[in-house]
Amino acid sequence: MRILVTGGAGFIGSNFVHLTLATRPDVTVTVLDALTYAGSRASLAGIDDRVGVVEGDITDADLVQRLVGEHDLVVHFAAESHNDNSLSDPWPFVHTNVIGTYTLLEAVRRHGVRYHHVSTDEVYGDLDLDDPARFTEATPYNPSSPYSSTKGASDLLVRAWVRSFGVRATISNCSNNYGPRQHVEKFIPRQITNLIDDVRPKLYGDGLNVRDWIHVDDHNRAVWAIIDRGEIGETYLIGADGEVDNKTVVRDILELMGRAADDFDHVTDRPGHDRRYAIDSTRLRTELGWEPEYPSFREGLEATIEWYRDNEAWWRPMKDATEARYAATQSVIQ
Ligand code: NAD
Ligand code: TDX
Repeated sequence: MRILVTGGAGFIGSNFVHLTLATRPDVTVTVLDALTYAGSRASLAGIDDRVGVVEGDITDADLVQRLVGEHDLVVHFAAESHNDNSLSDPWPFVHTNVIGTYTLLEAVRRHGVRYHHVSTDEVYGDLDLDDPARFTEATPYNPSSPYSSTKGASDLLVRAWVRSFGVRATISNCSNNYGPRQHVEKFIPRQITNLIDDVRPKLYGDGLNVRDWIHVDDHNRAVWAIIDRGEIGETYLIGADGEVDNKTVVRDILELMGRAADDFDHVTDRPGHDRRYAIDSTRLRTELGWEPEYPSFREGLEATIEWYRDNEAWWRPMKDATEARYAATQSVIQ
């Protein structure tokens, strides 16, 4: 099978390519990636000779039409993915997440190619801390940020292309990922690399916001389960029952890195900050037989800290520019 992986030089996409080459000898992979600030050839180190990398934009219709026609499956990870960036400049999010998905859908429609669409639980909005509910495939869309609204728009395009044009597509909406090769703008790698640099972790607002964490490899194994056994036209939620509040995550990182539990700063909150995400992944587990393999969030966190300690050459080039961007909008709350 020949697969085209968009965003294969980003966090989840590159881990997907590593996992695929390690477990699927029958698959050949082409990565289509614009190598934005979030994409890096270094994320494919060790496997670059076995992967075709095309540097290009998913909104380039001619390029996308040609590449899609040469493959049997498209797995679409490419996106602008960071909420904070979407608040300072929404346009790249509309461009890549909406127009990019449209461009891919038109190509898979023309060539009759199978398509898997990778999306987020943020399309469902947020839950109160004391709400017993979790998101399911039937939860109405209610996105909060420019990022999540453009991801929601892209999901709806996929549903329409399935129904109106018979495109063979599936959709997955996953909770917060962590693991190796995640950009240092994101919560967990930002705090780990701050501590390596002797800088205190930065917690937005009161730090009680809850995220539902899943290791990136468990996410990607679920993507493969959906490609292998999912029903065309259907949506599957991916989550590993990993609800934790941000303050607890910071305290865990501090403890695992040998620091005092209160050695962090509260900083300016994110405007419109979603309070809590929580995934009910019953459908994926019962219908497709997927289960997370990572034993616990804490063990995954420990392995992730080790990865950032061992791979400073990977993250160092992006650290200063990322912190400079944050310094322009965030300050410590005394
Ligand atoms: P990322 O920002 O680390 O990587 C995105 C990749 O897409 C980068 O390599 C970038 O160069 C590439 N890209 C961006 N614009 C492009 C364009 N116009 N054309 C071609 N390539 C382009 O993102 P990520 O965290 O790996 O997320 C991957 C996907 O998973 C996204 O669709 C995201 O919405 C979804 N998702 C992420 C999470 C999470 O916790 N990170 C959770 C659920 C779903
Ligand atoms: O320095 C920080 N301090 C902090 O308290 C940062 C960067 C974040 N936070 C908080 C905000 C969130 O409550 O931590 C939580 C996680 O933040 P992010 O890593 O920015 O993730 P989130 O906004 O939850 O979105 C992520 O999960 C869903 C991904 O970035 C999305 O791409 C995915 O769709």
